[in-house]
Amino acid sequence: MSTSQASGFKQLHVAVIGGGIGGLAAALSMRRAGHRVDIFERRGFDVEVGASISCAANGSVHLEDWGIDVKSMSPVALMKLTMRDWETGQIQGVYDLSDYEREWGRVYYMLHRQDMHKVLLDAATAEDGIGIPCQVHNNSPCDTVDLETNTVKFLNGTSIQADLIVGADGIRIGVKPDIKTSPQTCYRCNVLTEDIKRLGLVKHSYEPAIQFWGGSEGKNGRSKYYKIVMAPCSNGEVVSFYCFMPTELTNHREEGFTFKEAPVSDILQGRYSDLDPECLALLKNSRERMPWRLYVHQAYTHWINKRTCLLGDAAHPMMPHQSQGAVQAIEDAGALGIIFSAKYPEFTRDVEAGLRLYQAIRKPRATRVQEASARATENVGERIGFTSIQVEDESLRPSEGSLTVREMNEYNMHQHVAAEVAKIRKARDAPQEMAHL
Ligand SMILES: Cc1cc2nc3c(=O)[nH]c(=O)nc-3n(C[C@H](O)[C@H](O)[C@H](O)COP(=O)(O)OP(=O)(O)OC[C@H]3O[C@@H](n4cnc5c(N)ncnc54)[C@H](O)[C@@H]3O)c2cc1C
Ligand SMILES: *[C@@H]1O[C@H](CO)[C@@H](O)[C@H](O)[C@H]1NC(C)=O
Ligand SMILES: CC(=O)N[C@H]1CO[C@H](CO)[C@@H](O)[C@@H]1O
Repeated sequence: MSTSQASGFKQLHVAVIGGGIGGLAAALSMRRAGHRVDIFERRGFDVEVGASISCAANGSVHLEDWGIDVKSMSPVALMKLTMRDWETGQIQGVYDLSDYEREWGRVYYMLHRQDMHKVLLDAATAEDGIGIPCQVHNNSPCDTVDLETNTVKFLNGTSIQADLIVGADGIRIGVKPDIKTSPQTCYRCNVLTEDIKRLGLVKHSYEPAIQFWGGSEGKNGRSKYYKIVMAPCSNGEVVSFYCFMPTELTNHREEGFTFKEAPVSDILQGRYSDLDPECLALLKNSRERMPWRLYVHQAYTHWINKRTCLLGDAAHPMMPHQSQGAVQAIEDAGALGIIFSAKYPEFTRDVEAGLRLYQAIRKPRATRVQEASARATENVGERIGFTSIQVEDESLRPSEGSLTVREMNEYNMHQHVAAEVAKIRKARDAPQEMAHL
């Protein structure tokens, strides 16, 4: 075999476990890098529910890299983030996004999870487009992964082997999770813009903004865990709400997303009776109300083991308070596609080395976001964006070293990977150079 063949690009067979946003993004990214990809999803996709997901500039960078037009995801372009007083709705702080596009080259988008999921699924499986279309296998719950033989075993007893296994199965598995019950629980619900207009409830809801009520230690001992996050999505046709409250008010126990609708009375408990009446009226007209049980997760010690890696929520589950869950999963997927591309063929021949680089590139940044999400649970002023504005109320001031829009958006992953690869190649070639002396 000639040297060029031995060191050239090798097509990998990639098995992706989990067909959520992270799994589909990884599949698409690896397909475009030239690999053969199978996606195994435990369910069908017909049960998909969801609400707004935000996609900051550095998420759309990767979507564009993969040939996706974010406009096809029925986005809403955000113009501001607004902090409001729980009781009165009075504005406590605004982070203006009107310069965001000029500054960062891209809009801050709000998407509906279903729209995002569908566009990624179509792009991953399309006959046309770069690379081999990914194969999707629904109703394929994975049971275990054998790290020695790189084999995925399914609950039905069969198994398949792959060169690279990506565990993108969300919050429940992977590493033995070190978690504790969050003091805060969430209900998601949606209100149709059509209903808002019909009922004349337009005071807060027409704005292309993420709006927050509460989220910091309140008057009269109201807990900081009371918080509303409201955002438009689906071309502005749907306004989605995340309604947070202290966990002791709720009785659902299972972590993650459930598909059982909750009555509005489950949300309107405790200090919800003091909530800004305009906001309360919207919640009373909500639909698709689903409990979302949250846990606080500690960063894992590792995301990789031999030729298997974790990605998305499976690697860095986080509280939702930075709206970065989807973007961080997309960044993970972006990193895999860059590292295992023809530009760095050595990693397609040494998957373990490629995954070590993946972890080195992704873990520090995702962990920082994970930690900032935990801090924003305690204080809405720690939310990316609000960390850059002046607020009067001292309890809303962020801590030293808080996460900023600049840090998130100035990052350039292509450059980061190139710099790390240069170091790896230098270390690898150094002994040989010495030998020539
Ligand atoms: C139904 C649903 C609704 C959501 N709604 C919202 C929302 O409204 N707002 C928000 O901010 N975030 C929401 N999220 C979370 C958000 O999508 C994720 O935080 C983020 O996109 C990262 O996604 P992920 O692919 O890592 O994980 P997930 O989106 O959780 O996807 C994991 C996938 O793996 C599958 N899976 C799990 N176990 C196995 C197994 N053993 N074998 C095979 N497949 C398996 C799951 O069925 C799921 O499709 C939702 C997630 C889900 C699954
Ligand atoms: C078991 O599940 C796998 C993964 O979905 C599938 O490819 C295979 O055909 C199934 N086998 C049987 C016998 O059902
Ligand atoms: C990964 C990546 O492309 N990062 C980009 C994030 O956004 C800034 C500002 O637009 C760019 O300079 C980076 O290249």
